[in-house]
Amino acid sequence: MHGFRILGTTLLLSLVLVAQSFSYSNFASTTGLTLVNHATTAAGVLVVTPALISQRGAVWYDLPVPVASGFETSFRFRCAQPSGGGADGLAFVIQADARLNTALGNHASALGYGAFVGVPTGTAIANSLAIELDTFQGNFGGFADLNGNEISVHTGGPGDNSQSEGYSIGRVASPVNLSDGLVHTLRVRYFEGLLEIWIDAAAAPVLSIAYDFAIGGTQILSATPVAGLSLLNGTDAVVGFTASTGGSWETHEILDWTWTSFEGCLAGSVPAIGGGLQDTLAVNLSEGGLGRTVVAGVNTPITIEMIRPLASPLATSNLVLMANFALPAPATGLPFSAGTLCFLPPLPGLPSNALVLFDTLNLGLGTLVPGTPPAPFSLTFPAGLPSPVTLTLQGVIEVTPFTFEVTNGVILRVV
Ligand SMILES: [Ca+2]
Ligand SMILES: [Ca+2]
Repeated sequence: MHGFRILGTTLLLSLVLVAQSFSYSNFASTTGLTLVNHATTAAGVLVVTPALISQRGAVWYDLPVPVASGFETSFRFRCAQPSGGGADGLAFVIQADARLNTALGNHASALGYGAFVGVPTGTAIANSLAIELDTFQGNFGGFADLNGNEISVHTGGPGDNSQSEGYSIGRVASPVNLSDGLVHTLRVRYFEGLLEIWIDAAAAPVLSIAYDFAIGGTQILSATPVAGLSLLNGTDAVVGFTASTGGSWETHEILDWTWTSFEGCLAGSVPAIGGGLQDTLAVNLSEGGLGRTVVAGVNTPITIEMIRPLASPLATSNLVLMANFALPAPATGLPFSAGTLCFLPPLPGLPSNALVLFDTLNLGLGTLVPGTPPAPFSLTFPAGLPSPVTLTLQGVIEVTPFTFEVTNGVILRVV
């Protein structure tokens, strides 16, 4: 039998103090957000900067969110009312700057996250990753923007970030006009060292960048390695938007915003003997480590095991184990008090990509293993799973009769 991974009380506390997912369908209420400097709202829309000269603003989600284990976020934005061709653009920023949810950089080309030459160190947002939606072509620090309609991802590692394209770890001329006054959608996903960005409805990412919050990436114009970030608690960051105007201007508006951290549904949540949280689910005798991912070879048997916790009264609990043929999408999962399912369970009548692997409650959802197998409850996937394929596995436990909690999840990659 493999060993349990017991998570300490410190992590339990940190889970309480961070958000796993949130969603704003509009900004009629800004509860949970901090609006900095010129940022405001109008008619349920976040106005990160209004269409005025030399504005700078930021909007941050107040609670840090886990980023290290992966996340997906999406927002709709609009740049309108241009003067002088419109400027300067906005940025989606992931940061652990000392100023947290009050951080703000300079105006004009700095897009509210960078800073100009000669201003004090600490003005730019340090320890950050910024995804620029840059609407005004400039040349800062000897590195020019591609054009006045650019998507560029900047980081300076734990140090100050900069609008200089010398800090870019990946950029592209936007295939759509970012500042045409129309509503556009940006979607960002980070998982296992890959940062992917989609614009509007295109199926393929407009940018796909090798980057890891722990390891870093490469500043492309100078081919220089750049370190990752020094995250809060090693895993968390503050997320939000910055924007700016200069001698030319436009509005920079956010119409909606959703965020989902993968970590929440993947964390153990069953109380362990002595406190903390306990994993109950393992694949090939592994809980997947910090990334919660187990890689298995195609055409090899894969053993999935779920163990009843040792702590009474959970030693006789009912167990349900589900799988979904996709990465976690907890924004669609059902919330429990200790966490949210990584995906929508295969409930009757609901469209789902999920299946039940075993079910000691005999919920009648159609299982691969009968309801009362010998403990530990385990099954072996038949050889010949399609390759490559990604499944998210999620355990549920009945902590008291008819009271259920999410236990840990594991991402299984068959390659
Ligand atoms: Ca620019
Ligand atoms: Ca730029």
